[in-house]
Amino acid sequence: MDRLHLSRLAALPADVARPRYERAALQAGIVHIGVGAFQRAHLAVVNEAALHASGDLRWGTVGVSLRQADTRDALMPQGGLYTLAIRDAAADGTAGETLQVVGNLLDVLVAPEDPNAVLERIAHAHTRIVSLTVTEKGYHHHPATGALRLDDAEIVHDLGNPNAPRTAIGFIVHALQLRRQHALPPITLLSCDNLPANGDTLRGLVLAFAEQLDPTLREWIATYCSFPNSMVDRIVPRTTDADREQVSKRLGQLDAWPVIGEPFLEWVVEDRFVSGRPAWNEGGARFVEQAEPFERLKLRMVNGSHSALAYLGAMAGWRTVDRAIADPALRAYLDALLRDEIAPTLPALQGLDLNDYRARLLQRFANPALQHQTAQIAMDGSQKLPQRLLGTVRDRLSANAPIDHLALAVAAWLHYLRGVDELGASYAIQDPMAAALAEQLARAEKAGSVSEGVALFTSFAPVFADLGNEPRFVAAVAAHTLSLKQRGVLATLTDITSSAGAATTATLPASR
Ligand code: CS2
Repeated sequence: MDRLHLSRLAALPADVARPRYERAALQAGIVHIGVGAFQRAHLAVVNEAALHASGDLRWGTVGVSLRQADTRDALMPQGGLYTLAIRDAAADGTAGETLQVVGNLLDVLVAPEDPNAVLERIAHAHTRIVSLTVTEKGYHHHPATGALRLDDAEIVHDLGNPNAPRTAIGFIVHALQLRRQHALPPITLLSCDNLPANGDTLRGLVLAFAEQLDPTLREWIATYCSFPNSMVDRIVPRTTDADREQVSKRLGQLDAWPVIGEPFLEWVVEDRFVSGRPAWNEGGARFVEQAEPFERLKLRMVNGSHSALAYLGAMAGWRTVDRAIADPALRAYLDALLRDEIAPTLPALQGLDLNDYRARLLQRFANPALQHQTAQIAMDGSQKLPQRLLGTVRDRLSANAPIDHLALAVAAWLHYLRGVDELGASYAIQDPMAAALAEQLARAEKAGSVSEGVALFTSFAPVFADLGNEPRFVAAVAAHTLSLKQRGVLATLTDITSSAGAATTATLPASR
Protein backbone atom coordinates (compact mmCIF):
# COMPACT_ATOMS: atom_id res chain seq x y z
CA MET A 1 0.00 0.00 0.00
CA ASP A 2 1.31 3.48 -0.86
CA ARG A 3 2.04 5.85 1.98
CA LEU A 4 -0.31 8.78 2.57
CA HIS A 5 1.36 11.77 0.94
CA LEU A 6 0.73 15.22 -0.53
CA SER A 7 1.45 13.86 -3.99
CA ARG A 8 -1.34 11.28 -3.54
CA LEU A 9 -4.12 13.48 -2.14
CA ALA A 10 -6.02 13.29 -5.43
CA ALA A 11 -6.17 9.51 -5.17
CA LEU A 12 -8.03 9.53 -1.81
CA PRO A 13 -11.69 8.48 -1.80
CA ALA A 14 -14.04 11.39 -2.48
CA ASP A 15 -15.57 11.34 1.01
CA VAL A 16 -12.24 12.00 2.76
CA ALA A 17 -11.78 15.72 3.53
CA ARG A 18 -8.33 17.12 2.74
CA PRO A 19 -6.29 20.36 2.72
CA ARG A 20 -7.54 22.84 0.15
CA TYR A 21 -5.02 25.64 0.75
CA GLU A 22 -1.68 26.02 -0.94
CA ARG A 23 0.36 23.76 1.31
CA ALA A 24 3.70 24.69 -0.29
CA ALA A 25 3.18 28.34 0.67
CA LEU A 26 2.36 27.63 4.32
CA GLN A 27 4.68 29.32 6.85
CA ALA A 28 5.34 28.09 10.36
CA GLY A 29 3.72 30.68 12.64
CA ILE A 30 2.99 28.19 15.42
CA VAL A 31 5.37 25.97 17.34
CA HIS A 32 3.46 23.30 19.23
CA ILE A 33 5.23 21.55 22.11
CA GLY A 34 3.81 18.08 22.81
CA VAL A 35 2.59 17.07 19.38
CA GLY A 36 0.55 14.09 20.54
CA ALA A 37 -2.85 12.71 19.60
CA PHE A 38 -4.77 15.43 21.45
CA GLN A 39 -3.18 18.35 19.62
CA ARG A 40 -3.59 16.60 16.29
CA ALA A 41 -7.27 15.82 16.91
CA HIS A 42 -8.14 19.21 18.39
CA LEU A 43 -6.01 22.34 17.94
CA ALA A 44 -4.67 21.30 14.54
CA VAL A 45 -8.15 20.65 13.15
CA VAL A 46 -9.42 24.01 14.32
CA ASN A 47 -6.31 25.55 12.77
CA GLU A 48 -7.00 23.68 9.54
CA ALA A 49 -10.51 25.16 9.39
CA ALA A 50 -9.04 28.64 9.98
CA LEU A 51 -6.62 28.14 7.10
CA HIS A 52 -9.46 27.08 4.81
CA ALA A 53 -11.72 29.95 5.80
CA SER A 54 -9.18 32.78 5.93
CA GLY A 55 -6.52 31.73 3.45
CA ASP A 56 -4.01 33.34 5.85
CA LEU A 57 -1.00 31.10 5.23
CA ARG A 58 1.16 32.40 8.09
CA TRP A 59 -0.21 29.74 10.42
CA GLY A 60 1.34 26.38 9.71
CA THR A 61 2.61 24.37 12.69
CA VAL A 62 5.98 22.93 13.62
CA GLY A 63 5.52 20.23 16.23
CA VAL A 64 8.00 19.44 18.99
CA SER A 65 8.26 16.07 20.72
CA LEU A 66 10.02 16.43 24.04
CA ARG A 67 10.92 12.78 24.41
CA GLN A 68 10.41 10.33 21.60
CA ALA A 69 10.96 10.21 17.87
CA ASP A 70 7.89 8.05 17.14
CA THR A 71 5.55 10.83 15.95
CA ARG A 72 8.21 12.31 13.68
CA ASP A 73 9.14 8.88 12.32
CA ALA A 74 5.51 8.08 11.57
CA LEU A 75 4.47 11.42 10.10
CA MET A 76 7.41 12.92 8.25
CA PRO A 77 7.52 10.18 5.57
CA GLN A 78 3.93 11.35 4.98
CA GLY A 79 5.06 14.97 4.65
CA GLY A 80 3.37 15.71 8.01
CA LEU A 81 -0.07 14.60 6.78
CA TYR A 82 -2.24 12.40 8.96
CA THR A 83 -5.88 11.42 9.24
CA LEU A 84 -8.41 12.35 11.88
CA ALA A 85 -11.17 9.76 12.25
CA ILE A 86 -14.26 11.10 14.01
CA ARG A 87 -16.20 8.20 15.46
CA ASP A 88 -19.68 7.94 16.81
CA ALA A 89 -22.38 5.32 16.98
CA ALA A 90 -25.90 5.59 15.65
CA ALA A 91 -28.88 4.76 17.87
CA ASP A 92 -28.94 1.22 16.48
CA GLY A 93 -25.33 0.73 17.59
CA THR A 94 -23.72 0.85 14.14
CA ALA A 95 -20.51 2.84 14.24
CA GLY A 96 -20.09 5.86 11.99
CA GLU A 97 -16.78 7.36 10.97
CA THR A 98 -15.76 10.42 8.97
CA LEU A 99 -12.19 10.93 7.82
CA GLN A 100 -10.22 14.12 7.31
CA VAL A 101 -6.61 14.38 6.20
CA VAL A 102 -5.03 17.30 8.05
CA GLY A 103 -2.19 19.22 6.44
CA ASN A 104 -0.94 22.05 8.64
CA LEU A 105 1.78 20.14 10.45
CA LEU A 106 4.90 21.12 8.53
CA ASP A 107 7.61 19.44 10.56
CA VAL A 108 8.20 17.57 13.81
CA LEU A 109 11.36 18.29 15.82
CA VAL A 110 12.56 15.70 18.32
CA ALA A 111 14.01 17.74 21.16
CA PRO A 112 16.52 15.25 22.64
CA GLU A 113 18.07 14.68 19.20
CA ASP A 114 18.59 18.36 18.45
CA PRO A 115 17.56 20.76 21.21
CA ASN A 116 19.12 23.64 19.35
CA ALA A 117 16.73 23.18 16.44
CA VAL A 118 13.83 23.65 18.87
CA LEU A 119 15.35 26.79 20.39
CA GLU A 120 15.98 28.24 16.95
CA ARG A 121 12.46 27.45 15.81
CA ILE A 122 10.90 29.25 18.77
CA ALA A 123 13.35 32.11 18.20
CA HIS A 124 12.49 32.25 14.47
CA ALA A 125 11.07 35.45 12.99
CA HIS A 126 7.99 33.61 11.66
CA THR A 127 7.03 32.17 15.05
CA ARG A 128 4.20 34.08 16.72
CA ILE A 129 2.58 31.49 18.98
CA VAL A 130 4.04 28.66 21.04
CA SER A 131 1.24 26.36 22.13
CA LEU A 132 1.56 23.45 24.55
CA THR A 133 -0.10 20.15 25.35
CA VAL A 134 2.51 18.48 27.53
CA THR A 135 0.04 16.99 30.08
CA GLU A 136 -0.14 18.05 33.70
CA LYS A 137 3.21 16.54 34.68
CA GLY A 138 4.99 18.37 31.85
CA TYR A 139 4.87 21.60 33.86
CA HIS A 140 7.13 20.39 36.69
CA HIS A 141 5.05 22.25 39.21
CA HIS A 142 3.57 21.44 42.60
CA PRO A 143 0.12 20.15 41.64
CA ALA A 144 -1.51 21.52 44.76
CA THR A 145 -0.09 25.06 44.50
CA GLY A 146 1.03 25.57 40.89
CA ALA A 147 4.53 26.70 41.99
CA LEU A 148 7.64 25.70 40.01
CA ARG A 149 9.53 22.78 41.56
CA LEU A 150 12.96 24.31 41.70
CA ASP A 151 14.29 21.08 43.21
CA ASP A 152 13.07 19.03 40.24
CA ALA A 153 16.05 17.35 38.54
CA GLU A 154 14.92 18.33 35.03
CA ILE A 155 14.34 21.95 36.00
CA VAL A 156 17.75 22.07 37.71
CA HIS A 157 19.26 20.62 34.53
CA ASP A 158 17.51 23.18 32.34
CA LEU A 159 18.59 26.12 34.45
CA GLY A 160 22.22 25.11 33.91
CA ASN A 161 21.96 24.12 30.23
CA PRO A 162 20.70 26.98 28.08
CA ASN A 163 21.74 25.19 24.86
CA ALA A 164 20.21 21.83 25.65
CA PRO A 165 17.10 22.08 27.79
CA ARG A 166 14.72 19.16 28.25
CA THR A 167 11.49 20.61 29.58
CA ALA A 168 8.90 22.81 27.89
CA ILE A 169 9.57 25.56 30.45
CA GLY A 170 13.33 25.36 29.80
CA PHE A 171 12.90 25.55 26.02
CA ILE A 172 10.49 28.46 26.23
CA VAL A 173 12.59 30.61 28.56
CA HIS A 174 15.93 30.00 26.85
CA ALA A 175 14.35 30.63 23.45
CA LEU A 176 12.71 33.83 24.69
CA GLN A 177 16.17 34.96 25.79
CA LEU A 178 17.32 34.42 22.18
CA ARG A 179 14.34 36.35 20.80
CA ARG A 180 15.13 39.22 23.11
CA GLN A 181 18.83 39.18 22.19
CA HIS A 182 17.94 39.19 18.48
CA ALA A 183 15.41 41.99 18.98
CA LEU A 184 12.58 39.83 17.63
CA PRO A 185 8.98 40.58 18.56
CA PRO A 186 7.48 38.91 21.63
CA ILE A 187 5.17 35.90 21.22
CA THR A 188 2.10 34.34 22.78
CA LEU A 189 2.55 31.28 24.99
CA LEU A 190 -0.63 29.26 24.92
CA SER A 191 -1.13 26.39 27.34
CA CYS A 192 -3.86 23.96 26.25
CA ASP A 193 -3.50 21.49 29.09
CA ASN A 194 -6.13 20.53 31.64
CA LEU A 195 -4.81 22.78 34.39
CA PRO A 196 -6.74 25.48 36.20
CA ALA A 197 -5.86 28.94 34.87
CA ASN A 198 -3.45 27.17 32.54
CA GLY A 199 -2.15 30.40 31.00
CA ASP A 200 -1.60 32.10 34.35
CA THR A 201 0.00 28.91 35.66
CA LEU A 202 2.37 28.72 32.69
CA ARG A 203 3.18 32.41 33.10
CA GLY A 204 4.01 31.89 36.78
CA LEU A 205 6.31 28.97 35.95
CA VAL A 206 8.05 30.72 33.06
CA LEU A 207 8.64 33.87 35.15
CA ALA A 208 9.91 31.86 38.13
CA PHE A 209 12.36 30.04 35.86
CA ALA A 210 13.47 33.25 34.13
CA GLU A 211 13.96 34.96 37.49
CA GLN A 212 16.56 32.33 38.37
CA LEU A 213 18.46 33.06 35.17
CA ASP A 214 18.20 36.78 34.68
CA PRO A 215 15.73 39.16 36.33
CA THR A 216 15.81 41.47 33.29
CA LEU A 217 14.67 38.59 31.10
CA ARG A 218 11.85 37.97 33.54
CA GLU A 219 10.86 41.59 33.20
CA TRP A 220 10.94 41.46 29.39
CA ILE A 221 8.72 38.38 29.31
CA ALA A 222 6.32 39.76 31.90
CA THR A 223 6.00 43.02 29.99
CA TYR A 224 5.77 41.84 26.38
CA CYS A 225 4.65 38.21 26.11
CA SER A 226 1.11 37.03 26.72
CA PHE A 227 -0.22 33.82 28.28
CA PRO A 228 -3.95 33.46 27.49
CA ASN A 229 -5.95 30.99 29.55
CA SER A 230 -7.86 28.42 27.55
CA MET A 231 -10.25 25.53 27.92
CA VAL A 232 -10.00 22.62 25.50
CA ASP A 233 -12.36 19.69 25.25
CA ARG A 234 -12.44 16.62 23.02
CA ILE A 235 -12.12 12.98 23.98
CA VAL A 236 -9.15 11.49 22.12
CA PRO A 237 -8.38 7.85 22.91
CA ARG A 238 -4.95 6.44 22.21
CA THR A 239 -4.56 5.15 18.61
CA THR A 240 -4.34 1.36 18.34
CA ASP A 241 -2.90 -0.87 15.60
CA ALA A 242 -6.45 -1.82 14.67
CA ASP A 243 -7.20 1.91 14.14
CA ARG A 244 -4.15 2.24 11.88
CA GLU A 245 -5.30 -0.68 9.79
CA GLN A 246 -8.92 0.38 9.60
CA VAL A 247 -8.15 3.98 8.61
CA SER A 248 -5.49 2.98 6.08
CA LYS A 249 -7.91 0.53 4.48
CA ARG A 250 -10.51 3.24 4.00
CA LEU A 251 -7.94 5.70 2.68
CA GLY A 252 -6.42 3.17 0.32
CA GLN A 253 -3.08 4.59 1.53
CA LEU A 254 -1.03 3.74 4.59
CA ASP A 255 -1.31 6.24 7.44
CA ALA A 256 1.22 5.22 10.11
CA TRP A 257 -0.42 7.33 12.83
CA PRO A 258 -4.00 8.48 12.41
CA VAL A 259 -5.80 9.98 15.40
CA ILE A 260 -9.29 9.18 16.67
CA GLY A 261 -11.76 11.62 18.21
CA GLU A 262 -15.38 12.09 19.21
CA PRO A 263 -17.60 14.53 17.27
CA PHE A 264 -17.71 16.98 20.23
CA LEU A 265 -15.16 19.79 20.33
CA GLU A 266 -14.89 22.92 22.46
CA TRP A 267 -12.15 25.51 22.70
CA VAL A 268 -12.55 28.69 24.69
CA VAL A 269 -9.55 31.02 24.56
CA GLU A 270 -8.77 34.43 26.00
CA ASP A 271 -8.17 36.78 23.13
CA ARG A 272 -4.75 38.08 24.16
CA PHE A 273 -2.32 37.32 21.34
CA VAL A 274 0.57 39.79 21.21
CA SER A 275 1.71 38.90 17.68
CA GLY A 276 -1.57 37.97 16.02
CA ARG A 277 -3.47 34.72 15.77
CA PRO A 278 -5.26 32.51 13.26
CA ALA A 279 -9.01 32.84 12.72
CA TRP A 280 -9.63 29.83 14.99
CA ASN A 281 -13.21 31.02 15.46
CA GLU A 282 -13.78 29.63 11.95
CA GLY A 283 -13.08 26.17 13.35
CA GLY A 284 -15.35 26.48 16.39
CA ALA A 285 -13.04 28.20 18.90
CA ARG A 286 -14.62 30.89 21.03
CA PHE A 287 -12.60 33.96 21.98
CA VAL A 288 -13.52 35.42 25.37
CA GLU A 289 -12.16 37.89 27.88
CA GLN A 290 -12.09 35.43 30.78
CA ALA A 291 -11.70 31.69 30.25
CA GLU A 292 -11.53 30.76 33.92
CA PRO A 293 -15.26 29.97 34.37
CA PHE A 294 -15.18 27.71 31.30
CA GLU A 295 -12.04 25.96 32.51
CA ARG A 296 -13.57 25.34 35.89
CA LEU A 297 -16.74 23.96 34.28
CA LYS A 298 -14.77 21.61 32.09
CA LEU A 299 -12.17 20.45 34.61
CA ARG A 300 -14.74 19.75 37.29
CA MET A 301 -17.57 18.30 35.20
CA VAL A 302 -15.75 16.48 32.38
CA ASN A 303 -12.42 15.60 33.93
CA GLY A 304 -13.64 15.22 37.53
CA SER A 305 -16.28 12.69 36.56
CA HIS A 306 -13.92 11.08 34.02
CA SER A 307 -11.37 10.37 36.75
CA ALA A 308 -14.05 9.07 39.12
CA LEU A 309 -15.29 6.76 36.38
CA ALA A 310 -11.78 5.66 35.47
CA TYR A 311 -10.75 4.59 38.99
CA LEU A 312 -14.01 2.84 39.80
CA GLY A 313 -14.17 1.30 36.33
CA ALA A 314 -10.57 0.11 36.29
CA MET A 315 -11.01 -1.52 39.70
CA ALA A 316 -14.27 -3.22 38.73
CA GLY A 317 -12.57 -4.65 35.64
CA TRP A 318 -14.31 -2.42 33.09
CA ARG A 319 -11.58 -1.66 30.57
CA THR A 320 -13.35 1.03 28.56
CA VAL A 321 -15.38 4.10 29.47
CA ASP A 322 -18.47 3.04 27.51
CA ARG A 323 -18.44 -0.35 29.24
CA ALA A 324 -18.18 1.26 32.67
CA ILE A 325 -20.98 3.72 32.09
CA ALA A 326 -23.24 0.97 30.77
CA ASP A 327 -23.47 -0.19 34.37
CA PRO A 328 -26.64 1.38 35.83
CA ALA A 329 -25.15 1.91 39.30
CA LEU A 330 -22.04 3.62 37.95
CA ARG A 331 -24.09 5.80 35.65
CA ALA A 332 -26.47 6.77 38.46
CA TYR A 333 -23.49 7.58 40.68
CA LEU A 334 -21.85 9.81 38.04
CA ASP A 335 -25.13 11.55 37.35
CA ALA A 336 -25.61 12.33 41.04
CA LEU A 337 -21.95 13.37 41.45
CA LEU A 338 -22.30 15.84 38.58
CA ARG A 339 -25.75 17.14 39.47
CA ASP A 340 -25.63 17.31 43.26
CA GLU A 341 -22.00 17.93 44.16
CA ILE A 342 -20.11 19.38 41.18
CA ALA A 343 -22.65 21.56 39.36
CA PRO A 344 -23.57 23.62 42.47
CA THR A 345 -19.94 24.81 42.71
CA LEU A 346 -19.96 26.33 39.22
CA PRO A 347 -20.66 29.92 38.33
CA ALA A 348 -23.62 30.59 36.03
CA LEU A 349 -22.53 30.99 32.44
CA GLN A 350 -24.68 32.78 29.95
CA GLY A 351 -26.40 30.40 27.55
CA LEU A 352 -25.26 27.32 29.45
CA ASP A 353 -27.80 24.86 30.84
CA LEU A 354 -25.95 22.60 33.25
CA ASN A 355 -28.60 19.90 32.97
CA ASP A 356 -28.11 19.71 29.21
CA TYR A 357 -24.34 19.81 29.65
CA ARG A 358 -24.51 16.90 32.09
CA ALA A 359 -26.81 14.81 29.90
CA ARG A 360 -24.63 15.41 26.88
CA LEU A 361 -21.50 14.51 28.84
CA LEU A 362 -22.92 11.16 29.91
CA GLN A 363 -23.83 10.56 26.28
CA ARG A 364 -20.26 11.38 25.22
CA PHE A 365 -18.90 8.88 27.74
CA ALA A 366 -21.28 6.22 26.38
CA ASN A 367 -19.88 6.51 22.81
CA PRO A 368 -18.99 2.87 22.06
CA ALA A 369 -16.99 3.72 18.94
CA LEU A 370 -14.18 5.36 20.95
CA GLN A 371 -13.02 2.42 23.07
CA HIS A 372 -11.42 4.88 25.48
CA GLN A 373 -9.41 2.91 28.04
CA THR A 374 -10.09 3.57 31.73
CA ALA A 375 -6.37 2.90 32.34
CA GLN A 376 -5.45 5.85 30.09
CA ILE A 377 -7.49 8.28 32.17
CA ALA A 378 -6.39 6.70 35.45
CA MET A 379 -2.72 7.58 34.97
CA ASP A 380 -1.03 10.55 36.65
CA GLY A 381 -3.66 10.88 39.39
CA SER A 382 -1.38 12.96 41.62
CA GLN A 383 -1.29 15.63 38.92
CA LYS A 384 -4.99 15.49 38.12
CA LEU A 385 -6.91 15.15 41.36
CA PRO A 386 -6.27 18.66 42.74
CA GLN A 387 -8.02 20.52 39.91
CA ARG A 388 -10.48 17.80 38.95
CA LEU A 389 -11.89 16.85 42.36
CA LEU A 390 -10.18 18.46 45.33
CA GLY A 391 -11.02 22.09 44.50
CA THR A 392 -14.65 21.03 44.31
CA VAL A 393 -14.32 19.28 47.68
CA ARG A 394 -12.89 22.46 49.19
CA ASP A 395 -15.76 24.58 47.87
CA ARG A 396 -18.32 22.10 49.16
CA LEU A 397 -16.70 21.96 52.58
CA SER A 398 -16.73 25.73 52.91
CA ALA A 399 -20.40 25.76 51.90
CA ASN A 400 -21.02 23.05 54.50
CA ALA A 401 -22.53 20.91 51.74
CA PRO A 402 -22.38 17.11 51.28
CA ILE A 403 -19.24 15.59 49.70
CA ASP A 404 -20.15 11.93 49.77
CA HIS A 405 -19.90 11.29 46.01
CA LEU A 406 -16.70 13.31 45.67
CA ALA A 407 -15.16 11.40 48.56
CA LEU A 408 -15.95 8.11 46.82
CA ALA A 409 -13.98 9.27 43.77
CA VAL A 410 -10.98 10.03 46.00
CA ALA A 411 -11.34 6.69 47.80
CA ALA A 412 -11.45 5.00 44.39
CA TRP A 413 -8.07 6.55 43.59
CA LEU A 414 -6.61 5.14 46.81
CA HIS A 415 -8.18 1.78 46.01
CA TYR A 416 -6.68 1.93 42.50
CA LEU A 417 -3.19 2.73 43.83
CA ARG A 418 -3.03 -0.79 45.30
CA GLY A 419 -2.05 -1.93 41.78
CA VAL A 420 -4.41 -4.90 41.52
CA ASP A 421 -8.02 -4.82 40.37
CA GLU A 422 -10.95 -6.71 41.84
CA LEU A 423 -10.56 -9.49 39.28
CA GLY A 424 -6.99 -10.04 40.49
CA ALA A 425 -5.21 -8.47 37.50
CA SER A 426 -2.22 -6.36 38.48
CA TYR A 427 -1.01 -3.24 36.70
CA ALA A 428 1.74 -0.65 37.15
CA ILE A 429 0.90 2.74 38.61
CA GLN A 430 1.89 5.35 36.05
CA ASP A 431 2.41 8.57 37.91
CA PRO A 432 5.40 10.90 38.27
CA MET A 433 4.89 10.62 42.04
CA ALA A 434 4.41 6.83 41.98
CA ALA A 435 7.28 6.13 44.38
CA ALA A 436 6.16 8.66 46.98
CA LEU A 437 2.55 7.50 46.68
CA ALA A 438 3.55 3.85 47.14
CA GLU A 439 5.49 4.79 50.26
CA GLN A 440 2.55 6.76 51.60
CA LEU A 441 0.18 3.89 50.86
CA ALA A 442 2.44 1.33 52.54
CA ARG A 443 2.53 3.47 55.68
CA ALA A 444 -1.25 3.90 55.53
CA GLU A 445 -1.80 0.16 55.25
CA LYS A 446 0.28 -0.42 58.38
CA ALA A 447 -1.89 1.97 60.39
CA GLY A 448 -4.13 0.57 63.11
CA SER A 449 -7.40 1.22 61.25
CA VAL A 450 -8.63 2.27 57.82
CA SER A 451 -9.49 5.71 59.26
CA GLU A 452 -5.99 6.23 60.58
CA GLY A 453 -4.59 4.96 57.29
CA VAL A 454 -6.66 7.39 55.25
CA ALA A 455 -5.71 10.24 57.61
CA LEU A 456 -2.08 9.34 57.01
CA PHE A 457 -2.48 9.09 53.26
CA THR A 458 -4.34 12.38 52.92
CA SER A 459 -1.59 14.15 54.83
CA PHE A 460 0.40 13.90 51.57
CA ALA A 461 0.58 17.65 50.99
CA PRO A 462 1.78 17.74 47.33
CA VAL A 463 -1.66 16.46 46.36
CA PHE A 464 -4.01 17.22 49.25
CA ALA A 465 -2.42 20.41 50.65
CA ASP A 466 -4.61 21.43 53.60
CA LEU A 467 -7.41 18.92 52.95
CA GLY A 468 -5.78 16.25 55.10
CA ASN A 469 -6.69 18.43 58.08
CA GLU A 470 -10.40 18.44 57.26
CA PRO A 471 -12.04 15.80 59.48
CA ARG A 472 -15.21 15.66 57.36
CA PHE A 473 -13.20 14.92 54.22
CA VAL A 474 -10.98 12.34 55.87
CA ALA A 475 -13.96 10.57 57.48
CA ALA A 476 -15.92 10.41 54.20
CA VAL A 477 -12.94 9.06 52.26
CA ALA A 478 -12.26 6.54 55.03
CA ALA A 479 -15.85 5.24 55.04
CA HIS A 480 -15.74 4.64 51.28
CA THR A 481 -12.26 3.15 51.41
CA LEU A 482 -13.46 0.64 53.95
CA SER A 483 -16.47 -0.24 51.83
CA LEU A 484 -14.37 -0.58 48.65
CA LYS A 485 -11.94 -2.83 50.48
CA GLN A 486 -14.51 -5.04 52.13
CA ARG A 487 -17.36 -5.09 49.63
CA GLY A 488 -15.92 -3.88 46.33
CA VAL A 489 -16.92 -1.31 43.71
CA LEU A 490 -20.32 -2.69 42.72
CA ALA A 491 -21.73 -2.97 46.23
CA THR A 492 -20.33 0.45 47.19
CA LEU A 493 -21.91 2.06 44.14
CA THR A 494 -25.23 0.40 44.79
CA ASP A 495 -25.15 1.64 48.39
CA ILE A 496 -24.34 5.23 47.54
CA THR A 497 -26.89 5.51 44.76
CA SER A 498 -29.72 3.89 46.71
CA SER A 499 -28.99 5.84 49.90
CA ALA A 500 -29.16 9.05 47.88
CA GLY A 501 -32.62 7.95 46.82
CA ALA A 502 -31.74 7.66 43.14
CA ALA A 503 -34.79 6.05 41.57
CA THR A 504 -32.82 4.80 38.61
CA THR A 505 -30.78 2.33 40.62
CA ALA A 506 -33.49 -0.09 41.63
CA THR A 507 -32.10 -2.58 39.13
CA LEU A 508 -29.09 -4.61 40.14
CA PRO A 509 -25.86 -3.71 38.40
CA ALA A 510 -25.17 -5.78 35.32
CA SER A 511 -22.36 -8.30 35.47
CA ARG A 512 -18.96 -7.21 34.23
C1 CS2 B 1 -9.04 12.51 30.33
C2 CS2 B 1 -8.88 13.68 29.36
O1 CS2 B 1 -7.06 11.26 30.09
C3 CS2 B 1 -7.71 12.00 30.84
O2 CS2 B 1 -7.34 12.28 31.97
O3 CS2 B 1 -9.85 12.90 31.38
O4 CS2 B 1 -7.88 13.47 28.45
C4 CS2 B 1 -10.21 13.98 28.65
O5 CS2 B 1 -10.55 12.95 27.75
C5 CS2 B 1 -10.15 15.30 27.91
O6 CS2 B 1 -9.73 16.30 28.77
C6 CS2 B 1 -11.52 15.63 27.32
O7 CS2 B 1 -11.49 16.92 26.84
